[in-house]
This record gives sequence, C-alpha cells and structure tokens, in this order.
Amino acid sequence: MSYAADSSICLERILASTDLSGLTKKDAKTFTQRLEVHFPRLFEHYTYVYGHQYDCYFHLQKLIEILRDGLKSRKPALKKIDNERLKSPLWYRDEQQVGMAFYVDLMGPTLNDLHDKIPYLKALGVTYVHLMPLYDAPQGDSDGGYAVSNYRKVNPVLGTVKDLEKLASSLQKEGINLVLDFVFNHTSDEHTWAKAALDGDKRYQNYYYLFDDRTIPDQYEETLREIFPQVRRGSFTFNEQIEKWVWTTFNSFQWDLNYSNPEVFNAITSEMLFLANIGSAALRLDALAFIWKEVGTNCENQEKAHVLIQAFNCCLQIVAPAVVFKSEAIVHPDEVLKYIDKEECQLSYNPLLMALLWNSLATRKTRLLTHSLKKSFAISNECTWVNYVRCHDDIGWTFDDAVASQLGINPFDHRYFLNQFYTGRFEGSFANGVPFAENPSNGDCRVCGSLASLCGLEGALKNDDAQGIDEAVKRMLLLYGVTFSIGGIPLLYSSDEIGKLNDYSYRQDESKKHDDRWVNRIAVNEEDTALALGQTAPSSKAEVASLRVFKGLQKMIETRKQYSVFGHAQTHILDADNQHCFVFMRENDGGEKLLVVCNFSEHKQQLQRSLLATLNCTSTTDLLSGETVSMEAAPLLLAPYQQLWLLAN
Ligand code: OTU
Repeated sequence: MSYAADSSICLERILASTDLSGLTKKDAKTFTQRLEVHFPRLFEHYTYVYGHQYDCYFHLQKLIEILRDGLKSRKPALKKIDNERLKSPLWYRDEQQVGMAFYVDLMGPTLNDLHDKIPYLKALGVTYVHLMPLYDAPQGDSDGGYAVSNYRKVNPVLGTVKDLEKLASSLQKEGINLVLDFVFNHTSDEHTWAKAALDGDKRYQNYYYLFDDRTIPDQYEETLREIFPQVRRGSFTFNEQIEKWVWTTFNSFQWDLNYSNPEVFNAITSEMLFLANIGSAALRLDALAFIWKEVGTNCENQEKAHVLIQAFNCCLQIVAPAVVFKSEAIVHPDEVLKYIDKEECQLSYNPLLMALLWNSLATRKTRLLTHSLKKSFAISNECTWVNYVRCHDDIGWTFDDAVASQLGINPFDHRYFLNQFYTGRFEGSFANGVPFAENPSNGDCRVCGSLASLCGLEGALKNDDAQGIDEAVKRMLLLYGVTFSIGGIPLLYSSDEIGKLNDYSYRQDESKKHDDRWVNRIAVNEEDTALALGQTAPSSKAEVASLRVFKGLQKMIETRKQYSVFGHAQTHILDADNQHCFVFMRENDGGEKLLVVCNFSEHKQQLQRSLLATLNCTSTTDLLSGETVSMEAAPLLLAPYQQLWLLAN
C-alpha cells in the first residue's frame, strides 16, 4: 500500500480521537485543512525514522496534540502574518532584505534597551535581526548561550519572554523580522530533562545518549571529528553522578539529544513551536548536521538528520507557516546544499562564499572562488542564501578539496597557509587573527578575529600606516560588497558595520579565556552608534576609518534596495581574464542585468572590455561611483580593491 493511502487512514484515526474542542471553529478548520496538506509528508518522515518502534503511532498521535496546542497558543496577530506569508511566501528573496546578527547584551544591554537601537538598525537598512541565543543558560560558560537550560525562559540578565514578544512586535511594526536560534542538537546539563536524567529517571536518561562504559563511545569515536579539541578531547564526557559517559559533541555541559527516541522529537517540537509563537520570522537551526548518529560514520549530515528536519518543517507548516528555517551547516559544500529545499530549510548560511572571500583576500587570487561557486552557488528558486563575511564563530576553511586539487592546490597545505596568514604568522600578512581549535593530532585549525582586524586595520592603526588603513577599509567594503550583490540575504555581523577591532578582554575572564571566539564578539556601545549616526564627529584615525566603513556599507545597502536585480535573479559566475578579479552577472525576469567586477588585489588591474558584452547593452553605469562606463575597446580599469556594480542601461 502506498504511503499516501496509509497516511490518510492514520490521519482519520488520529483526528477521530483528538479533542479539538479547545480550538475556535476557525482554528479547528485551519488545523484539519493544513493536516490534510502536510500530514502525508509528516507521516512518511516520522514512520521512516520511528516506524520500527512498537509505540510509533502512540507518539505520532501525541505529536498531533502538540501541534494542536501550538496552534491554540499562536496569537491572532501572528496568524494574520501566517495568512499574508502564505500568499507571498518568498519574501526572503527580496532585494529589500538585509540582516544583522548580534548579542542582546553587547548591543542592548537588555531586550528593553534594544527598542532604542531600532533607529540605528534602520539607518543602516536592516530588515532582519538575528538575536544570538538569549535563553536561560548556565552561569559562567554557556557556549555563548548555545547551552540552553530552558527554551521558554529568557536569560534573566537580558529580560523576560514578555520583553522579547514586545520587541518582536516593535520590530515587526518597523518592517524588521526577528530571527531566533533553535538549538536542538543539545541542551545544557542544567535543562530539566538533563536534571531528571541525573536524578536517575530512566525516561529522561533516554532523552540523551548515555553509556555505561567506553565500549560504544570507542566505536563511535573511531570515525568522529573533534569539534573543540583545545578544550576537551573526544566527543563524550564521563559524568560522576550517574557514572555514565554522556555524548557531548561540543562542550562537556552540552548534552546531545537522542533523536532515535520519538519522545525527544515530540518534546523538541513543542519547544520549537514556543519559539515560533514568540513572533519569529525564521528559526536558525543550530548545529543541525549533528542530530543523527550512525556508528561507522562521522555522525554528521546523516540521511535521517535531513528526514527529521523535513518533519520539523511539516510541523511548522501546520502551526506557524510564516516561519522559515535557516540551515547552519558549516560543512563540506556538497553537504551544505543538501539542507536547502523548500521542504527542509528555505534559507542557508553560505560558508563556502564566506571562506573563499577570505581566501581570495589572502592570495589575491580568485580562481578557487570562481570554480567553487560555479559548482556550488546555484540553489532552488524557492530558497535563498544567507551570505555573510563574519559571524560569532571561527572561520573554518570548508572548501571542496576536489575543486582545489583540480586547480593544483594542495588542500592540506593551503589550509595551513590560510591559518598562518590570518593569524599573522605568514610574513607580509595584514591580518591579526587568533588560532582556534588547533588539533594536535591532525593539525586542523580555524581562525578567529573581527572583520577589521582580519582585514588589516588593527596592524595599520598600530603602525600609523595611512595606506594600510585605507587598504583595510577597502578590503572590508569589498567583502561585504560581494554579499550585498551576489544573490541572497546579506547578513551583517554586528560591530563589523563600524569596523571594530578584536576585543582581547575575554582573556581576563575565567569563563571565556579558553574560547578564543570571544575575540570577535564585540560590543557596540553608545559612542559607536552616535559616531555612525553622525551625532558626534570622529576624533581619531580609528574613528575616521570606522565611519568610512559604516558610510560605505550604508551606501551599498541603499543601492541594493533600489534595483530588483539585487533580489530574485539568476547569478552567473563568470571567468575573468585576470586572476585577481572576480566577476559575476545577475539577471532577472524583468530583463535587468548587473555585472559585478571585483579586484581582490592592492594593485590596479585591468580586464578586457569585451566582458561588458555580456550585458548586451549600449552603455552601463557603475552604481557605486555613479559613473558611466563606456563600451569602447580600451581595457576596463580597476583601482586597488575596487568593485564595480555595472547596471546595463
Ligand atoms: C554552532 O556552531 C554555533 O554557531 C556555535 O557558536 C556553537 O558553539 C555550536 O553550534 C554548538 O551549539 O561547530 O564551531 O555546522 O560548524 O554547528 C562552531 C557545524 C560549530 C558547526 C556548527 C557549530
């Protein structure tokens, strides 16, 4: 019998014994209608993962009750947004979208203070705000909030759930979407589930991966990757209280949830719906690659991880269809692509673009960028990239080794070079980064640092080197310029917009000093915003540079919003006849065409003007300088680090 037939009988039975009397008539109707559309898929996914367990249908029935309760507690204002979004679901492809991610305490410092920061966000053109995890978490080290003790409680230092809801609706009124983290691979060891497990409750012990001895952990560890080898080796932590080994992919206080238990799927769905019902437009699926474990594999990107995420997506479609998923898979480019689908994650971080922009800046060469993006940039029309330059984490060099090898680049040596370059150990490097997660066994390493410090501003200011300062600012604008124009939602990382330098104060903080990612988690204070908004005049070379960065970004964002070709359009990555230049074309259904040409070197470059023929027009304007560029035969000239946004006239 086909799945479709099975699922309709199953749905009929479930509905016959599900009490919908607590729902309004309208909600009951909406609920059953949406179930008719989405239950077949949910059923297929759920039974694929849990069908072999004797109590699968019991849990499926319970899940439907959780969805019912989720819809019941969804506020009317959010239901209205659901209906609007159902009519125009692809809002995220729009050229108007510009994101920013920040920590509440580093920007607020409380949720209520953030209301006053809305003018700042608007001045920059931000329409999407990702608040870094703000849930209740252990005191001291909580992995920057990624160890959640209670999804339904805001960290009291930052405010309350009420404050968060209030902020969500204020942002919404200003046309700004709220994005929240859905940290569902693990909870903190202080979550009530973990506490019950520690008290010996078997039911909750089954929420996690606990082992009596090293036999099974040893089997898994043969093929696992170590995520934070500097802090702790391996992926398991021995817990004295219960005398068991706990699966902890990240820190020892972050316990991996056991998704082979359908009760965990249900419980987490309930938490997810709570977050959706706060009023978020998107949920960032943290560490989604790790949620399914399979012995003999690296336990990343497993098929069932995809099936589970699709099942979560079905649940969201039924209860909160306005909400979309953003994939945070910082993995091999081929694996990144597999999460991107209308029925899985509509949005995805673009770690390949991020890493290769930095690569091009270090090498002054663009062939790895060009070849890699030719292979991996195209995604479904119904989805979009979230393009970023820096974030709260380290930079991992996640390019495809096969593409590198084809170009004669030894991937291992090249990663070594990049780490040396960005940590300033390579002679002539402009960067001031900090090494992260250096693995003594295999030489792996990643890099931390702020945009400005990695682009050379820190060193240039120290040496009072005017040309160095100028180049650093240009590098920052070049990297962001690509994210604004290549296709997708650009996501600014707060403090980049005013080019702030590394903050080394974490080294004096006991709860932070072992985690160098804190070097790029930087406060944006009142002086910074006043300077950016022109309320105070710059009084140092550093401030002059900051202001240049802010104004430069502001101008590019403004420009992006004026032309629909920056929104939903095809992207063609082109071959440039100059190894220092990166070139791509955007083209939309309305016939608008944009050619973007970037110079990744500190020297002037030239390109054959015949490149402009791809625009198929008589003249073109560089939207950044406002200058008309002629189509005549002389070569096209680019100043150091210059980019051109050439619109066909
Ligand atoms: C994420 O990152 C968060 O961004 C980190 O801040 C957290 O520490 C971590 O999850 C745990 O919650 O390994 O080095 O895609 O790159 O999920 C960062 C795989 C990480 C990982 C990513 C993870």
